[in-house]
Amino acid sequence: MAVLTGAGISAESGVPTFRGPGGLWKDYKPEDLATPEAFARDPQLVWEWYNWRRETIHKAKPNSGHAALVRLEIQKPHFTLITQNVDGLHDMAGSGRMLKLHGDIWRMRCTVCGSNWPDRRATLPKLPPHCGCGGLARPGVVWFGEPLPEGMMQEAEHATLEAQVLLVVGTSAQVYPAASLIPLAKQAGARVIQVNLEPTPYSEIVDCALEGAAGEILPRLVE
Ligand code: BV8
Ligand code: ZN
Repeated sequence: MAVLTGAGISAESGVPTFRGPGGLWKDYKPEDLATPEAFARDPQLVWEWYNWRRETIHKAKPNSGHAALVRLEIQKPHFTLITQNVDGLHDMAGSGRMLKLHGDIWRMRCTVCGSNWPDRRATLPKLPPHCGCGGLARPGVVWFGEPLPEGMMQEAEHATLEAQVLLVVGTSAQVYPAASLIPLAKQAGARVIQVNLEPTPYSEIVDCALEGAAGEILPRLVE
């Protein structure tokens, strides 16, 4: 079994989604700030945005949707959680076998020497943060226009091709290559179940489109 999650599974934990209503991020569009160009142009602004997101996410706790996926992982001998989220709530909930396609907001990477490290402080004392080598640090996430971590997509495709069932939760299925896992699962003959507040571009091809909140539907689905 494989599960693909997006920002929608964290919405009930108080973490704003990217494209839904209550949308975003202190009046910035993610596509404008979550890019290497924006960071090169104005690292201070991008870091203010990420600092605000870190503060927001730090207050959030995993919800019943995250918890249901942990129970599912325990029940299923073959299970892979593939997440687009960078908030770390699946980790906090106790998920184990997880692929973080877009990185982790609680990790940093040096733009000079390339070293990377965890930093879980909700608010950073100094913006922008720097590496021990003095180089400018960046969030340990994948920005638009950047490739996913080496081998990550291959691992996600492998897990998807092995799965009899792909459960897709809380994603608008607009960001690639993550969204391509949905048609890939269908082509491989898997049954695809979608749990989302609103229809997505793949609502027509999934086997079962459950419209509603992940925090309500997932616990019932898992039982
Ligand atoms: C790459 C990390 C190549 C940063 C993120 C034109 C066409 C197709 C593709 C492209 C194109 N132009 C550019 C591209 C490629 C681009 C892309 O897909 N753009 C999109 C916008 C069209 N992709 C990339 O750039 C990727 N890289 O392609 O590299 C390459 C290869 C080699 C060498 C060089 C380059 C990188 C993409 C990763 C970008 N990083 N995040 C950060 O977070 O700070 S993406 C960002 O969007 C988040 O990770 C987020 O997870 C992701 C997807 O969004 P969703 O998770 O789906 O969230 P969203 O708000 O959209 O939807 C939430 C859904 O939940 C809604 O439907 C809502 O109804 C629902 N919901 C709400 N509440 C609930 C709920 N459901 C259930 N219960 C609820 N309670
Ligand atoms: Zn460094």
